[in-house]
Amino acid sequence: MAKIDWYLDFVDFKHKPKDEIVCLFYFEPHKSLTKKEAIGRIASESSVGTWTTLPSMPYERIKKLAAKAFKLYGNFVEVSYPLELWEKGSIPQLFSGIAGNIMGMKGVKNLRLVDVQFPRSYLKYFKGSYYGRDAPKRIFKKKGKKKIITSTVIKPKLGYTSKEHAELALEIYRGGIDCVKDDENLTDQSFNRFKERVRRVAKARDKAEKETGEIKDAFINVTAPTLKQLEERIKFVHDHGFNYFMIDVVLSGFTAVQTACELARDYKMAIHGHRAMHATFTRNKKHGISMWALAKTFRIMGVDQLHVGTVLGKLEGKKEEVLANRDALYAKKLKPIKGIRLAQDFYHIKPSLPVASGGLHPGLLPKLFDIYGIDEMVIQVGGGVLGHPKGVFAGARAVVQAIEAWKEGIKLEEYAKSHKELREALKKWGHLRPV
Ligand code: CAP
Ligand code: MG
Repeated sequence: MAKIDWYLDFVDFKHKPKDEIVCLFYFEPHKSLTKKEAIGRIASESSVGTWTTLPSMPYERIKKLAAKAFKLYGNFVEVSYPLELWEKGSIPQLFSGIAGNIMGMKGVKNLRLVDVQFPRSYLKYFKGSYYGRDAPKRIFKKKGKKKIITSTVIKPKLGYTSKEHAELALEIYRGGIDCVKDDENLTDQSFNRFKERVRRVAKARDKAEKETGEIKDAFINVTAPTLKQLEERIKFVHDHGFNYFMIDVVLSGFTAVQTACELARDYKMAIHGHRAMHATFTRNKKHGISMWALAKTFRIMGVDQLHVGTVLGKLEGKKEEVLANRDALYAKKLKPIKGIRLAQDFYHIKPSLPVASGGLHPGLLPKLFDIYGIDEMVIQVGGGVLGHPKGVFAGARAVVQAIEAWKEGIKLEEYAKSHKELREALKKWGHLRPV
C-alpha cells in the first residue's frame, strides 16, 4: 500500500546541525505512537510537513527545508531547522513554527518548547537592547560592584487618581527608591488617565530629583490596544523626559514588542518588560514554553529588563528555573544543561537585566540577592513598601536600608537596631515568604 504519511522522513539521527536553529522539546507521545513517530510529527508540523504524503510536491526541494529530529533522549528531542524557513528578524513567524500548531497536535499528549538555540546568522538580524545591563550605570550613575535598580509599583494595583498616584510616587522617590512602576493592568482608565499620569509623575520625578540629588525614573505602562496608540504612548513618555517605558510583553505580543524595541532604540530608551499571562504556558513543566526560552527571545528582541521571578516571593518559580531565566537574560555565553537548555553564544546581543518582583519586602532582599548572585539587577517591591506600618516613605527607606545592610554584609536584624524603618518592616513581615 502506498505510504500515506512521511513523518519518519523528518527523523535523522545522523544529522549534524550546521548554522541552523535548534529547538529542545520535552514531549509525551500519543499512546498509539512510538517516540520516533511522535518526533517525526513535531519536526514535520513545525516546518514543512502535513499529515499525509503529497505526491505532486517537488520532494527534493522541500526536503531541504524540512526540520530534522536528530537527537532523542528520554522524553527530550532536539530538532534542527534550516535558516531559510525563517523570515529574517521576525519572532512572530519563528514561533508560528516552533510553538505553533505542534502545541495542539494529537500526536503528542504534552509538548514543551524548553529552549531555542539561535545561530549567529540568525541573531545578526536582531540588535538587542539599547541599555541592557548598563542601565544602572548609564541611567542612574550607580557605581561600585553591586548596582541594584530599585522600583516600587503603586498598590493597590488600580483605583488611585493620577494625582494620588503621583503624590505616592513623590513619597516613594523621597524615600530613596529609583523608579515608580505602573501595575501591569494600569494603562488609561477613567480614574487614572495615561497622559495625566505621565505629566504628574514627571513633575514628581523632577521635584524628587531636586530634593534628593538622586536620579529618578519610572516604568510607565504603554501597553495599548493598537500599535498606533502604543507608538503615541511611547513618544509621550519619551517627550516627558523618562528613560524607560514599561510594556506587558506577553499580552502585547511579539509584533508589538518588536515595534516597541525599535522605538526604544530610536528614542534611546530602556524597556521594562512585564510578563503578565506568561504562566498560562510557562508554568506547566510538561506543556507550553519555558520562561527561559521566552526570556532569551525577549532579550534578543531588545527588552532591557524582564520580570523572571524571585523564588522567595508570592509567585511560582523554583530556584533552578529562576536561575535559568536569569542566565537567559544576563549571560554572554551559556553551556548546555541536559533537559534544561542548549548551548548559546549571544555574540553582539547585550545582556539584559532580570527583574525580581512579587511578594518581596525588606526581610527577603539579602537572600534574594544571594540567590541571584549577580552584580546588576532590578528589584520591584510594591506591597513591601506601600504596606509598611509607618507609611510609604518609611517603606521606601526600609528597602534602601536592607540593601545597604546587604552591601555591607551586616545582618538585617543588626542593621535594624540603628535604622527604625527597617526595624518596623521586620516587625511586620520578618522573613515571611508570602504564598
Ligand atoms: C508585584 C506585582 C508584579 C508581579 C509580577 C503584582 O507586586 O506588581 O506584577 O511581581 O509577577 O502585581 O503582583 P508586589 P512576576 O511587589 O506587591 O508583590 O514578577 O513574577 O512576573
Ligand atoms: Mg503587578
